[in-house]
Amino acid sequence: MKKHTICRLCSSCCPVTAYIEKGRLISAHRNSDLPEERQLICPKLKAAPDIVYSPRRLSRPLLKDRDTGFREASWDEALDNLAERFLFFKNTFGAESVCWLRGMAADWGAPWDYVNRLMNTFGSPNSIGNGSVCHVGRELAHTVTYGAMTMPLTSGSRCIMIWGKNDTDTNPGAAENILNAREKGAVLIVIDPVKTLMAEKADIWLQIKPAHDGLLAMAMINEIISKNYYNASFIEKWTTGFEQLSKAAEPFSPEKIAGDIGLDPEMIREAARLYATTAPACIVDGNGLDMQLDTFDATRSVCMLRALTGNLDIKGGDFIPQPVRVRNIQLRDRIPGHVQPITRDYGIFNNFHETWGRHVQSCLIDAILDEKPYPVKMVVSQAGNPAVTMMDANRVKKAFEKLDFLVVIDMFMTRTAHMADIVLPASSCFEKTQLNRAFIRNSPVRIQDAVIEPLGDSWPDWRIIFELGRRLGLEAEFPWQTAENAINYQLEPAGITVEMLRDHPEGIRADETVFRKYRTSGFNTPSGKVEFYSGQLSSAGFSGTPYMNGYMPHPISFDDRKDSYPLVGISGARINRFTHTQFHQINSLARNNAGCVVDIHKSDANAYGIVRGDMVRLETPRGWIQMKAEVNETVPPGVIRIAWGWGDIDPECSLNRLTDDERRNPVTGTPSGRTFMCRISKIKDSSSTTDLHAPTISMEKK
Ligand SMILES: Nc1nc2c(c(=O)[nH]1)N[C@H]1C(S)=C(S)[C@@H](COP(=O)(O)OP(=O)(O)OC[C@H]3O[C@@H](n4cnc5c(=O)[nH]c(N)nc54)[C@H](O)[C@@H]3O)O[C@H]1N2
Ligand SMILES: Nc1nc2c(c(=O)[nH]1)N[C@H]1C(S)=C(S)[C@@H](COP(=O)(O)OP(=O)(O)OC[C@H]3O[C@@H](n4cnc5c(=O)[nH]c(N)nc54)[C@H](O)[C@@H]3O)O[C@H]1N2
Ligand code: SF4
Ligand SMILES: [Mo]
Repeated sequence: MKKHTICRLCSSCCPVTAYIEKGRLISAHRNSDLPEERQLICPKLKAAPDIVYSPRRLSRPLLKDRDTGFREASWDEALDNLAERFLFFKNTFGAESVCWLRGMAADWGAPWDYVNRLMNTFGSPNSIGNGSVCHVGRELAHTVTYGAMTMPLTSGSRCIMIWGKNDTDTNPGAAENILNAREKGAVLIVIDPVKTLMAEKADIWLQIKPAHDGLLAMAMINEIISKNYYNASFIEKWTTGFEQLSKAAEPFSPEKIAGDIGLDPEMIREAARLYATTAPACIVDGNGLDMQLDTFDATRSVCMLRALTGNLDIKGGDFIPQPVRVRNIQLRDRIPGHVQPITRDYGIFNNFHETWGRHVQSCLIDAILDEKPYPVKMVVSQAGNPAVTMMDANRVKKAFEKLDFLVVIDMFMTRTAHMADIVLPASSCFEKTQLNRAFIRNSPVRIQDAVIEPLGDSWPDWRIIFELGRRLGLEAEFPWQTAENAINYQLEPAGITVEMLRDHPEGIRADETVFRKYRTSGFNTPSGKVEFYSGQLSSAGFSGTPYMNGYMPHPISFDDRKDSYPLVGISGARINRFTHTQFHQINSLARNNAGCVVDIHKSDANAYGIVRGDMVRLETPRGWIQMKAEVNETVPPGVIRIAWGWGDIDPECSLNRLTDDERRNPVTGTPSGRTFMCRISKIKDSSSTTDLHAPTISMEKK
């Protein structure tokens, strides 16, 4: 039997067709219009049955007894215990001492609404997402500039500028569209310190010095303005602050900054010219811009390029999405006015969106360890592995050890779950029905539909949240017994039901696509125009136009200590077999731990006497890890790329033991998980290294 759903094994949310036999998932295929031989393969999806039926899946709630360790428990016992703890901490320290922390897999916008509703009605403003390191900071930069985060319409584009995004490995459907447009003759510009597949295919590849994108964007703005490549009529009618932007860009001529960012000024000029004079053009921005200390102004200056050239909301340009009219069910107004979230220092980021909520996850660690602005005593970690994925992992570990109570909701026994007092087994994405954020953000809306029953005694996240809500006395707020009831309630304003969505697996269009919507409704900013200068930011004490007061000093962590830490370390590729710390224990994907390496340029390898396969030690002021070396020309000299995501199976390969969480972007609270100064030394010859050490904990179930 064939069933349609959306894959959530990573955040790309691909529509897929699942094949089911006797209630078992046999295989799943990504929907694509291309003939099979031209489709990019997603190994994770291919391995979906191995993941879903892994013997390592958690299937019963686990409670930790101080002396004897974990024991299995019934859902009733686990949830009663959990509700009791919620109420205990509320009565003893205030509801805000309880924090809910979401990870990548918790989905935004839809099931995440349930958590926000639960926490808001319980009385804690602290449901915290990880958007400060993922794309939500970027979404803020887009939103303050032109009211919403745009979507690049690569299919109809004549010029595609890929800026810190590697769709080939992270979003195969999007990569196929780019490759197709390229074949049809679109100009391709890639800005990436790493030689990606797209970089190899590009007309211009700007191998930028990591973390210096803001300088490059300002140099391009400088070039576009000084050569009059900009779209004067669009600017005159639909933007404010062009004067301020022109002034801010003056000091950033390509000649002046090229040396600082490792590029040739002529290439910067040519990239600016091509982008600004080939229409329509779009910019595919990605996580290479996020997770950087200077993320906000860097991303914002990239946004300005879209507006300067008038490429906003046109076919083949950067589309302003048409969100599906869903009901806002978060009940934010239930939080008493005097209760501030732990992220209170990031007011603009907290409040820029009706439903996004709060995302500066680092504030949680401050609240636990430093008790600032007040102590957090209990954390529920849902669909994330923060012990490994948050910056400065040693500090995160200390914080979780200090907590009075930790609850983890996951499918697997992760490093974070090992530290928990209660572990609740979650159903996988193929076992639950939910509204998917990618498909309410823009029409058409699609349903992520359960294709098999929950495995073992696992529960879908929505059911855990609803049942917990009822145990907290919130029956009126959580009246729903099924996911369908809750989704229908949320979808009511759009006039769409789950039944209708099941009848239309291709999605239901709530509105016809309209381009240049600003002509009738303006932009969703305070002035109704694109804001090259933001009064809102300026009043809050930030630069009204990017870099109006100069460039951020030391945008790379530990840059002030480069005498002892001379190499730029960057966070490694998101290999298409894994999602962050997930699936390294699935044999068909682990492939003998291939990819757990540090890439070093051959000239640096020579200088350090390192050959391929040597075991090397990497250090920063925060900690050390070790890995095997891979010698190549993927990264430029002076830069090393350190494999990402291996910390769950081996802490000695945990990249975030190296990263810093002390310095953060002032607007989005983003620490640099991506770029930091470090040092390397050889510890073992290639002749004596075997594969990555075996996982140091065995998580096989009895
Ligand atoms: N240095 C460095 N740090 C980074 C990054 C980096 O590239 N470098 N990337 C950053 C980014 S962009 C992100 S988004 C974060 C990701 O950070 P996390 O979200 O912590 O990362 P994952 O390892 O994907 O953890 C997801 C967990 O959810 C579980 N899970 C999967 N599906 C479900 C489900 O349906 N329900 C529940 N309850 N659990 C489920 C998985 O088993 C897994 O343990 O890491 C960030 N940290
Ligand atoms: N296979 C797989 N797919 C995933 C995930 C996964 O873990 N594995 N995670 C999902 C999640 S949560 C996210 S957020 C997305 C992210 O997906 P992407 O946005 O594609 O993010 P990355 O692949 O981390 O990085 C993108 C590119 O930025 C480059 N880069 C690094 N530093 C810099 C810099 O300083 N400047 C510039 N211009 N570029 C730089 C990197 O070399 C890389 O090629 O992927 C999602 N999809
Ligand atoms: S890229 Fe692969 S794992 Fe990610 S959603 Fe798409 S099919 Fe699933
Ligand atoms: Mo992410």
